[in-house]
Amino acid sequence: MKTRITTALIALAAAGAVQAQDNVLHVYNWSDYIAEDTLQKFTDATGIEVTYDVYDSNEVLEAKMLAGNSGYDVVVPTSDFLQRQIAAGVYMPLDKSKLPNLANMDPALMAGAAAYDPGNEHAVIYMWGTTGIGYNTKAVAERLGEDYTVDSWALVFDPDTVSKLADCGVSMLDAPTEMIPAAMNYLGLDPNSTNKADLEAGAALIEKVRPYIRYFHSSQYISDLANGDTCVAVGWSGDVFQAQARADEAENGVEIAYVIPKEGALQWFDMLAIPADAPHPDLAHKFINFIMDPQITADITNYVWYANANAASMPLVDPEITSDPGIFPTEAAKANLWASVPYDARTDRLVTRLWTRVKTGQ
Ligand code: SPD
Repeated sequence: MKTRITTALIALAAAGAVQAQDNVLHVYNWSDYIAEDTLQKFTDATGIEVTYDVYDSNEVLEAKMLAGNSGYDVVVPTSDFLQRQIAAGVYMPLDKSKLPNLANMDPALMAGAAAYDPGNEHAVIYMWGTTGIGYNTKAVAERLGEDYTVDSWALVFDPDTVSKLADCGVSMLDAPTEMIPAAMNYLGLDPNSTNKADLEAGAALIEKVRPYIRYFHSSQYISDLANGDTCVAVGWSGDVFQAQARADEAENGVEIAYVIPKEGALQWFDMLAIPADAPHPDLAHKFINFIMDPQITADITNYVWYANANAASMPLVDPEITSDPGIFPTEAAKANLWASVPYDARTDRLVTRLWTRVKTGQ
C-alpha cells in the first residue's frame, strides 16, 4: 500500500512536472530583437512560461531547422530563407482561426511577404528592415573630410576610401547572402544574379577590401559602434539605431548614423513561424497572436528600432521612429531596395565556398 501511494505520488508529481513542462513555450529569435518586458507580459497574460534563445545568423537557424527536433515552438527566419525551408517541409501551416490579431496586419506588407509564402500560410511578419551602413559621423568626417557625404557603398567597397577608415574599425555582417549581393549591386550587377561569374566578382570585391575589415560578425557591431570601438559597420537598420540609443544613454559623445546607400539596399522581412515538429503548437499560436497585439508590437518597435508590419500599432509607435527614413524608407528610397530570392542548392554551395575564401583568404 505504502509503495502504491508513493508511486501514485511520484506519478502525480511527474504528471505535474510534465504539465509544467507542457506550459513552457520555446522561442528562438534574433539577438537584440524584443522589448525588455514582452516575454513577462506574455506570461502575465497567459500563464505560459517562455524559454528564449537567440541567434544572429539565418544559416545557424536553418541548420537547426533542417536537422529537425530543435525543440523550438516559434522561430524567426528571414523571408528568403523561410521560402526554401517551407519547400523542405520545415514549417506547419498556421491555424488562422487562432490568430484573430492577423486583422491588425498591413495588407500591403503581408502581400509582400506572400511572395515568399503564398497566402501567408506559414508565417507572419515580425519586423522588417534594410541592410545598410552604420557609421560614426565624427570618426568618418575626421578621416574623409567634413565635406565627404556618406551616401554610397563606396564607403566600404572602394579600397581607397575604406583603407582610410581601417584604423577606426570597419566591420561587415557575417551574412554571405547579403554581403556578396551588396558588392555585386555596387559593381552594377543584379544583386539577385546566380551567375557564377557575377557572384565571383562580388566576392572578389570584398576580398580586395578584406585587409581593411576588422571583423565579420552579425551582432557584435551594435556595442562596438556604441562604444566607439569601431566606426563603420555594414549592418541591419534597427541594430544601428540601437547602437545610437546606447551611445546616447552612455552620454559618451559617440554619434551614429545609418544610411541606405544611393545604389540601393536589401529589404527583408523576418517572419514568425512554427516548426512542423514544434512540441507546443497551441502555445506557439498564442504567442504569435500576442505579438500581433498593437501595443505589444509597438513596444517592440519602440525598443528595437525596427519597422513592423502591424498597421494598428502605428499610432502607438514613437513618431521619432515612424518619421525616420532609415527605419521607414521614403517612397523614393523604396524604389532602390531589392528583395532577395532564395538560392538553389548549387548556388548556395558556391556562395558558401566564396564566403569561406573571403573570410579566410583560402
Ligand atoms: N538584431 C536583430 C537583427 C535582425 C536581422 N534580421 C536579419 C535580416 C536578414 N536579412
